Amino acid sequence: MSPAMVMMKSEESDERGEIIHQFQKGVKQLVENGGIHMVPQRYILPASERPTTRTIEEQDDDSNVVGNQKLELPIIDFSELMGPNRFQVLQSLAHACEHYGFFQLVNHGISEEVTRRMKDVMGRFFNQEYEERAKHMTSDMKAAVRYGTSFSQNKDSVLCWRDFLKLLSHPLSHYLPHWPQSPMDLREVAATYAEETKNLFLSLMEAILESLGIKEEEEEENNDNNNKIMKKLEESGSQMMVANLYPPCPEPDLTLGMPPHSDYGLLTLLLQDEEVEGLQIQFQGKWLTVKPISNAFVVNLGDHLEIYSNGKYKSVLHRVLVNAKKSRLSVASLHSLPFDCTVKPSPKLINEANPKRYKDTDFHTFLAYVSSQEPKGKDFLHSRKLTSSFINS
Ligand SMILES: O=C(O)CCC(=O)C(=O)O
Repeated sequence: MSPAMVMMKSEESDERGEIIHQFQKGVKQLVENGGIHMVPQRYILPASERPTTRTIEEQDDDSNVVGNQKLELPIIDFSELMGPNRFQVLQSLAHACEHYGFFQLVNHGISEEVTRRMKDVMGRFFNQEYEERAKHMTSDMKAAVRYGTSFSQNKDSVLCWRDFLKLLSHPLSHYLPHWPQSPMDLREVAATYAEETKNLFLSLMEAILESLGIKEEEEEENNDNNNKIMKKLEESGSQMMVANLYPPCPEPDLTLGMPPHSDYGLLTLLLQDEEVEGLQIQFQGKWLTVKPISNAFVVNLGDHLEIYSNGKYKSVLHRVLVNAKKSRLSVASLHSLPFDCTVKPSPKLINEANPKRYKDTDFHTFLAYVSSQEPKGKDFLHSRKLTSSFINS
């Protein structure tokens, strides 16, 4: 095929005559339009960054073995945390946050009806015609609604096998009027989900602060306004919901749904696809598959919690594998401090033996960072560290 023909196949013009590359329309469009049998070059990772030489179907139960020990990834029972066994559960929570940066949360009190409807409506959003979805396509990272593809669409040298819908969600009354009106029930279903996950996040954060030895009443006594983190989270904490779609991929060993990354905020509550595995977390240098548990949330610690805890708790590096046969859908709810707030290590966790390890940071610094380079692993967090001696910790 001549270069001109290749150009015609991979590019077209929009109404304004601007060139749109086929890949920018997303993976779903690529798969459905092309009926492709091979992964296009733009999605192929260098050999050293490819996920595995085995497909997910071929991986056996031994994939979560570290040393010669089969690892049980941490599970926290929320109803126990809120009951008479709180003290013991707080210890398990602290262990999970310190050593894994991750846990699965069961018995969390959000009904199966609410989570099922959320996954269902997001699935229907992605199933609409491209033109309907594309109404929300923008490269403005501050937009209330953003439909897009890959990880960092305009910057990724290798694209990821993922389409997404991002909805800013707090304060709800401010953002709701901007959310998609199609499917018709999206606003109602996603608003209920946003409110319920926000409340769950607040209860979890309270427990996490308690596990760090930080209690809000003590902070209030100190009368230090900057420290009243729970108050800030309740009143104006940021929340963004992200629905991720990973269409079937003809050569899943060559690409990833999401590259290794840690999340930006304090905590992410993730609803996994219960039928299709894909999420992996890094533990002791090895990638471990997070097996879906029915009606559980996967809770990831983000960079802000690592900074706030002055390094005691770690944000978790995770990635997503894709699948040869099945489409996979997940919904993440990312929570943090208000966008205009500075995040810094809690003064309660700084002392002579454990000096301040991170620079103060804010959302604008993060945006400037991700706009200037391709985000990789925990690079942003490392850029906030005060001494290079911690870079590999
Ligand atoms: O799809 C998943 O399981 C993980 C999604 C994820 O890592 C994210 O939204 O940051």
